Amino acid sequence: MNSLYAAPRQQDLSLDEFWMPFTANRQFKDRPRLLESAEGMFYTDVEGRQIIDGTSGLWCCNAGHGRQEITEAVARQLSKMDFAPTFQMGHPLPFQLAERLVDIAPEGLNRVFFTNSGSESVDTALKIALAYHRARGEGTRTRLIGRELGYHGVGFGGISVGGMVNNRKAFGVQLPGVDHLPHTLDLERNAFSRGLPKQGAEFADHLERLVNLHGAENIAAVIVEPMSGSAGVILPPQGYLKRLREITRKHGILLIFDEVITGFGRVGSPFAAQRWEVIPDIMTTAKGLTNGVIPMGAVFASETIQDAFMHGPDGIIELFHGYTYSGHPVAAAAALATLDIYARDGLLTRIRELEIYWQEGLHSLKGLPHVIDIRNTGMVGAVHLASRDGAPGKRGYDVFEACFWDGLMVRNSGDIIAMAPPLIVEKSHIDQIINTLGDVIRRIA
Ligand code: PXG
Repeated sequence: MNSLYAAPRQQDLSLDEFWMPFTANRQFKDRPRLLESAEGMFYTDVEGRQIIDGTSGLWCCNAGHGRQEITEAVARQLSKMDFAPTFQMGHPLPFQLAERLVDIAPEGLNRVFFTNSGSESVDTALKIALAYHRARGEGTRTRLIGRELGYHGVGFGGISVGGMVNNRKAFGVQLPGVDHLPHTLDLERNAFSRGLPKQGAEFADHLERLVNLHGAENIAAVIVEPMSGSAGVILPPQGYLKRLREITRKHGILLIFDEVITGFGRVGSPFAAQRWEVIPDIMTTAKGLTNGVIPMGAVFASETIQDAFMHGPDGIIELFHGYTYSGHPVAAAAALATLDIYARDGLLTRIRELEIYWQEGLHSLKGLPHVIDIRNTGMVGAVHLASRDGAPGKRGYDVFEACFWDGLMVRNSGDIIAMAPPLIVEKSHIDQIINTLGDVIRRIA
């Protein structure tokens, strides 16, 4: 297939030394896809070709690329104070940022712990959950429950509760005492649903079975993505998240929403918890927090949770956890500037005006060869392709690659093509994305 396209110009780059993350290194290095600049909805590659960003980078550049206000805030902060500790020391920015974040957070989630990534946010949330129960004298609550096909980053905690097998199987023994709920992908009943599928709230009832098996007094928390992004846009069936909330509440189990992807406007509210009206006890975020410009994550918890730690002898550190860069001044400056843009341009709810246009565009691809499902919510969409015999993932990869050379950046998770354009997207961009993807599927799939 490569011969269909001109080979990229030879770069004066050695490609050997950089061990690339989540990449087929040898395949990539045979024919690299190298981006060089970015502005608004578009990347430009080293050959000068424009590529429309169908994935907000890696689901993080929600306000589009090259936002001057963020660049300036970062530059200003760098020249004012490059770094300051937040262990037994502080500076105003993370306090300001936490206050601003609480303003847009789901009700009651009014305490914020800073991290540097989604993976760190997840480990932080799991540790807070465990320590919270212990602080309240319920130290037997140590079990954690994730979900099949869940993605919670790549730390040992995250892969233990995560449910994407390739992210787990090479890495030996993981956290003990972890169970998984069933995933909610149900093509038989729900294929080609527009928005949240109707069938499947009862998948949440599996939690009752785990409670019966282990005893609620041994279970600390359930962690789920309100919508699974990485595994290929797997949506919560209508009523499913509410049911999870009811069951967790009934048994004193904490509910953690991993909103690393769904946070910051992706599904039409600041957070999915608000759009889908289910408020967790703890919420993890990263990515869109700084528009992807500087690494940063934030974990939100309720005051009740934090209060459980706020006793003990004078001067005791209440939670033995944190990162050198928790609340980093430059990252915090980037986040504050990002929140300004989100507020000024109404980006955290903007896609409500466009989601039906996006939905109809996506669903116009129904009937193309090998398309077995199309899923959408907010400014997220997936086209699920049937696998080729004996070659799972190959069709998805070929579509991803051909899209790139045709000027569209998508992600493939196996044979699922996932998209999440920046929230500044216009109808003409949506048309371009849908037309390019449709052409590629007709030609390649
Ligand atoms: N939780 C969720 C729900 C995520 O989607 C992480 C945690 C980990 O975040 P960090 O910042 O540690 O990578 C993620 C990350 C993709 C893709 O295209 C998704 C992610 C990262 C890279 C690619 O599916 N999600």
